[in-house]
Amino acid sequence: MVFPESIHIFCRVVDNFGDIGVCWRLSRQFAGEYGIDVTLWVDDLASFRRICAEVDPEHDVQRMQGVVVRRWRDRFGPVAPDDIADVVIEGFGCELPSGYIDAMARRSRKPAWINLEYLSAESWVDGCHAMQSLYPSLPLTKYFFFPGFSDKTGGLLMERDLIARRTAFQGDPEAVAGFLKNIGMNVFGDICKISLFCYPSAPLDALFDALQSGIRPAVCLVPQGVASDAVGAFLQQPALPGASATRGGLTVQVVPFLDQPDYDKLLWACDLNFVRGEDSLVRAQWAARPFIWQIYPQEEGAHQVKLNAFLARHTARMPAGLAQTVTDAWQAWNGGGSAIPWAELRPALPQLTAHMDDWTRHLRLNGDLASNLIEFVRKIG
Ligand code: TRH
Repeated sequence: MVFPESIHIFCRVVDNFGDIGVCWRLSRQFAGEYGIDVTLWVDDLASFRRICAEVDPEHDVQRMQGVVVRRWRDRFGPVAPDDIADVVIEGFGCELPSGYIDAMARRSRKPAWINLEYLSAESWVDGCHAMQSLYPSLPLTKYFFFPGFSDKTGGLLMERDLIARRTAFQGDPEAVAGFLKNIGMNVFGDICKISLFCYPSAPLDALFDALQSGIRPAVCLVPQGVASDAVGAFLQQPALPGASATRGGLTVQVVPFLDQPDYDKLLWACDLNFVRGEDSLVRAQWAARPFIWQIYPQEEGAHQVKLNAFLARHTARMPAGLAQTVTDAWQAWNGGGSAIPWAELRPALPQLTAHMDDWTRHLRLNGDLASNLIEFVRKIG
């Protein structure tokens, strides 16, 4: 019998789409690539629906893409030891229901209990990955599993066929053009394609100003609901799918908010991607195209340390001039005060694209999160 046969993943949607984005990806991967019985418990089906149109927020239990999805209500029903999976993953420190924990302790073979942590490039992660904590009052042990950027971490989420699918898509100009047309892009030719996913606090006006006066025309594709106020102000109309406006060298165009597979294609299709949070940051790296990351803002500027840690790793393998351009652009985008140095960044995009190939190959040496996690639970199980 292959261990594990079953996995339960618990996810609370705190804010935005990152938590459910990661948990849903991982669920599909365990089910699709490992044939494991996966149940995803999630408390907010409406948010989930934004990244996966199949979700029906009216149903407490539904099966999608090989995964059983269950609504996680505050009042959790009774749980027996037989209901507990071989592996129990709590996403990002969401607390498991107490009745569920009791049943875990009563199960004859204790489940591998994993707290899946947030992503950070800080060096302390290496030391904390896979650490254990004994549950105070019950015979249970919880392990902290960190995604990350070194071989001492759990690595990054990456489906087995992701790179092959991306390479095929990027090598097929007709597929790329067809996809962009399908999502509503209506300007073609020699144009710099930019996808834009950011928080409302991003300095969008400054970016739009810089792009308008750029020498090469650019199109900014913005999924619906992203920075709607600033985008609507540029468009001088509501930021709804299909809306677009051109000023100077810049066209801004709203596209639908896509499901995860199509969002990947958008990243693969663009020359430059603005991403945010955690999951789109990872996807932008696998897209192997230049990207600018807006980190999720935290209190007292804690996010700045995280941003710098990632930047240091990411630029370490770049020539000094390129590293400086990237650093300046990222700091500007994250509230550094100055405008994005578009005049320097735009001509550097081909060199940056070449760097992204190198970076992606480098990251793949750490394995992927799902297979590292399976290997880990087999070791402790
Ligand atoms: O939505 P986010 O800002 O989520 C954030 C981060 O995860 C942050 O670390 C966390 O602490 C905070 O939430 C609570 O950004 P993120 O992580 O990139 O998640 C977005 C998800 O939405 C990701 O799975 C990609 C997906 N997505 C689509 O499926 N379609 C789209 O059109 C877009 C723009 C995104």
